[in-house]
Amino acid sequence: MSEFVVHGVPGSPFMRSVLVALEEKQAPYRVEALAPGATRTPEYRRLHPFGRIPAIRHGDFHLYETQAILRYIDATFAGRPLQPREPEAIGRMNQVIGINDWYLFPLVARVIVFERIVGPALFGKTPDEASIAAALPDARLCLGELDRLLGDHAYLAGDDFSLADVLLAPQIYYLAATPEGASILEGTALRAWLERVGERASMQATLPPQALRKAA
Ligand SMILES: N[C@@H](CCC(=O)N[C@@H](CS)C(=O)NCC(=O)O)C(=O)O
Repeated sequence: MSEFVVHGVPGSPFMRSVLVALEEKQAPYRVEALAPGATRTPEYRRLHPFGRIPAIRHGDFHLYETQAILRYIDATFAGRPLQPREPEAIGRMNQVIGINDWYLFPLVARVIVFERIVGPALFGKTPDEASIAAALPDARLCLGELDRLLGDHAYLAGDDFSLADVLLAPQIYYLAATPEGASILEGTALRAWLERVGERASMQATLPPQALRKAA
């Protein structure tokens, strides 16, 4: 069987999504850990020209971009499908994935989670309160909209756990650990969803390293 290798910095939420998908499929894999900041080296840019994480290798096949990797895992490995078949659920899953990639990660998590958790834990940085305050309106908008779309469904795309949950849970896990995220999420269906999804074996098996967990 071809070896499946995940390259990335342990604790990265996008990398955790890939690991969660592999765990859901019970697929064997190996992590090739990079040091924080090592993603811009010429060597790593051969795997990911944009210098982001994660990237994967499966046998001779290389892939980067988390969405693409998640869909590849779902198509490659047997086990419970991670994508719905009904048109509305497919639409909702893809919409939520788009919200993460265009709004939640770049405008909210990349600022608040970095300033509150990653920067202090990995780089000894003091949080930039002005940047955090500037990201708050987008944080309320994104988390509020995800909560509205979740409604009274069990999962983000409807009744079944899907790639929408796989992508969003590691991002919202960190946001929920910041004072700003905790306050926005308090009492919401999205908070209850995070608790429920967080209990899955795949999420438990992929918890961030101790330093980031302590900071969270
Ligand atoms: N569009 C990329 C985004 C990946 C991304 O931004 N990953 C973050 C870590 S969670 C990263 O590489 N940060 C390092 C950096 O920006 O230098 C994907 O979906 O894989």
